Amino acid sequence: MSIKNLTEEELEKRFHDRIEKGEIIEPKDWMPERYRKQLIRMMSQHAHSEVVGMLPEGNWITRAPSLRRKAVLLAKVQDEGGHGLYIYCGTETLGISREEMLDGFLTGKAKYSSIFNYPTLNWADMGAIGWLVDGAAIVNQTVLAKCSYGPYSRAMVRICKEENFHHKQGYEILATMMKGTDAQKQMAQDAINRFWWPSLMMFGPSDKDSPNSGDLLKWKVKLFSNDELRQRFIDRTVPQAENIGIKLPDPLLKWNEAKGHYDHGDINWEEFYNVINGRGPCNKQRMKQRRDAHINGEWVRDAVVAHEEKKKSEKVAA
Ligand code: FAQ
Repeated sequence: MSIKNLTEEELEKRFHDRIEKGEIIEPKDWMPERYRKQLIRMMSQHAHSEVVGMLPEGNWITRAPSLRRKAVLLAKVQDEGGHGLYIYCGTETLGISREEMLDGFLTGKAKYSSIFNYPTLNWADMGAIGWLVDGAAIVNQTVLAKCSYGPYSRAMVRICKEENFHHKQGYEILATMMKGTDAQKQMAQDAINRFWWPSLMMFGPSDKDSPNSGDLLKWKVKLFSNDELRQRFIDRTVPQAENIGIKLPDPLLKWNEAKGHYDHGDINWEEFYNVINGRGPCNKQRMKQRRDAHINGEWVRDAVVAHEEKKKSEKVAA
């Protein structure tokens, strides 16, 4: 039977059956309005995060300690911009324009990841971002690569490959510093002391306080809950820290044999909500930088449109 003859209820049931069977939903397939809206919210916020995420590291490109480190950091920051573009393109397939998404972001209606509202104070912070922030992103995104929406899952496959390089370069920066002078070791430790807890907050509020998880898990956009992914990240990261002699700043971190996981201390959720509601250490600065970039980039957008129109009129004339 053609889906044209199905009622809304039947369409919804058919959609859920497809999700249950693990089928991938593509842009032209029927989908509930709420699925489309949730994906637009989550994917556009993800894209904004990648773009804002260029700022804390971009800040260190001119001050990298060697030409090799500078070239690597430059490539990494460029990759993050590319990730933003793939995800914006993927989100456009849901029927929202780039302009609408940017408007949501620049007017402060849409969020971006809390982690990018923390300052990068020294070179070791580049190591901390690569190791912890990209490490957390990989744990989250490797699972998203199997999510129910085709364009998002495919973007994640490519992005995760690149994030793996980023993760390794961050870990290598810290491993090198931990073999250096006492001052270098202290710098590395200080960076981890500042970035550990905010990295855990990247996974979102605890499950009981996560209003969107119910829908997203039901529709297999999320395959694991916020707390499950956070725990996966902790379990994976503790042995890596031990391996290079860095201490994670949580006195309650302890292997729990019965659970097969590390126990950990409480997250400061007040700090998390302050940051996601615009009151973090760098929120104002980050938004100003992005708004300025948007205004200063107007001539580039105009030039691209003018070029396209010229090409079109030449085609018509030919
Ligand atoms: N920051 O109901 P939930 C990267 C908001 S990319 C800010 O649990 P959900 C690469 C949430 O939006 C990092 N806001 O929400 C890189 C919601 O608010 P809303 C970005 C947060 O969607 C590396 C409210 O709290 N990754 O790092 C955060 O089910 C290095 C309630 O929360 C992604 O975006 C937060 N941490 O779960 C780049 C991955 N957590 O919208 C440069 C895709 C929650 O209702 C350098 N996204 N909120 O107003 C996700 O997996 C999910 O959206 C979560 C949040 C897990 C982030």
